[in-house]
Amino acid sequence: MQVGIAGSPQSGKTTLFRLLTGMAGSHAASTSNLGVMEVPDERLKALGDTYKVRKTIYARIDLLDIQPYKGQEFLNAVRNLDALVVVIACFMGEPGVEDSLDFLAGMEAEFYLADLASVEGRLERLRTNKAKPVSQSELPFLDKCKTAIEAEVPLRDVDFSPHEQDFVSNFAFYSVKPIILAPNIAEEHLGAGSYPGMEEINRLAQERGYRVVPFSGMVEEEIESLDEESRVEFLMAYGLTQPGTARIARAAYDALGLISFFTMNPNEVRAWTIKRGTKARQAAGKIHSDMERGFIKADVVSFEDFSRHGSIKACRDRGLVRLEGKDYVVQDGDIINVRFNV
Ligand SMILES: Nc1nc2c(ncn2[C@@H]2O[C@H](COP(=O)(O)OP(=O)(O)O)[C@@H](O)[C@H]2O)c(=O)[nH]1
Ligand SMILES: [Mg+2]
Repeated sequence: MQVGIAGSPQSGKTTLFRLLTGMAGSHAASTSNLGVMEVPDERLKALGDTYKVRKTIYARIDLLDIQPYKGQEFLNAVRNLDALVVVIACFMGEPGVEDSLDFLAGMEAEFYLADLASVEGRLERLRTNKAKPVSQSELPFLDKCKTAIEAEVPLRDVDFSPHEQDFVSNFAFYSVKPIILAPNIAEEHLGAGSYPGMEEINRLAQERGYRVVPFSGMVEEEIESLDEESRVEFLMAYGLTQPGTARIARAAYDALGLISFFTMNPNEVRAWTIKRGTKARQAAGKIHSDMERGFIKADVVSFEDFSRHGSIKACRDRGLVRLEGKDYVVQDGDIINVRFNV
């Protein structure tokens, strides 16, 4: 899974990239920066604090700071990404907002054109017998895509059957990628309840189904340099409980349809990433292939139960630690101990 940061020049993409990855010196203007971001999780932190473990290992996602911002070069950079964070330069006032929204509109238009070209290319090959339809449902599927794109409905908003969804994965469509808008706002607007462009951004997001998560590049760079305690104080002064960047990472993770389950041992608590709907045996395979192969059962307690009763032991005493089999569908926040034998 890889998320990209896109936006108009000077909107704060590289600043956001640095904040999310902790990678200093990612300044290069000519190449796209690639890094890894941690996905903050209050639940995992609470688990780690309760058991005073040495290490808390958060989920991680690949992140790309996309340099090109239009044309084929931009499309190539975005092609294999699973979601996009689009930075909006609200800290520059109305002109910045306008630039950024122009970028967004241009990007959406390029996505439609590229998707339309993919669909029409395929239709043409079928029409001229250069290729055979995968099945008799391929033509109706292609027509459905074409109709949507021509009406400027992004493919992510089209109701595809599971069968059609398989077709979708065979194309490198652009308009299926989830988008999160990240207004980069000035310090004076942080915690103020409004910022330049807010209404327009929210209206647009509502229309398109985009999430909006504001942050302040400059303020958050200041926060970076503080110790944990001062950081909390600093945020509270703005009426915030966590930095915008933390919420952006979280929003991207959610937009990808990813959830976490947790494991713990005396040394560490750790989040593991799975797709929603993953069953216990496959989930165990994320930890180790032996656990998948030799899977017997899993002890599972939900984070909510843990949080309510304060410890795993308290949950066990109340019968809240469930013994689940291989086909159990793992839920977000499950605390899991895999029993296996190889
Ligand atoms: N005042 C202000 N400046 C910012 C903020 N975020 C980024 N900048 C500045 O804007 C410039 C462009 O930022 P950068 O992250 O390199 O933008 P990019 O071109 O989108 O990668 C840099 O000089 C940043 O210091 C912000 O929130 N407030
Ligand atoms: Mg940059």
